[in-house]
Amino acid sequence: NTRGPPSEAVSRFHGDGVRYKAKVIGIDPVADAQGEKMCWDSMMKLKGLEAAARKQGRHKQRIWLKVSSSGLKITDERTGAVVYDHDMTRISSLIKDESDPRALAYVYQYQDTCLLFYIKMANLADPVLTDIKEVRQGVNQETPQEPSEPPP
Ligand code: I3P
Repeated sequence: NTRGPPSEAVSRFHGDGVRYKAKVIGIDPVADAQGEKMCWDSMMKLKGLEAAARKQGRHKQRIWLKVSSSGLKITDERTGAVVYDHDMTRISSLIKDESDPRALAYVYQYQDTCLLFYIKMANLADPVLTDIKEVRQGVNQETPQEPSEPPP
């Protein structure tokens, strides 16, 4: 290969990408693709629901969050089933949770629908946020125009 290997920064996210152990705190329909207060309100609402569920003995779903150049994939930790597959071009917001160093949130936008995903990492959220930002920057450089329609 005369062109040499791709940079490590790129290749980490090829294929399945990088996976992180996590749990789903909650998912909430939101009114917009972004908005600091909107996201914060949604996260606090989901946090309240999580606390209420825990009091009833329910546990958060255990997942793997996979960050790859194509997007974010959520698989069930136990069954391996893909529960969500989010194209990176449709991640309209990425939120660091200032109240919890292990949590993060993002907004997934599909046509007129926006959903906020609030995730609790098994470890710190910062490296995951950095990874997602890195991929988003790469995506923006490569496809600055309109994202293509996904299959129905
Ligand atoms: C658990 C504890 C864990 C939490 C877990 C709780 O409660 O708060 O920190 O996992 O949530 O059940 P306890 O100490 O009473 O056992 P996270 O830190 O990952 O939220 P879970 O049941 O939803 O997994």
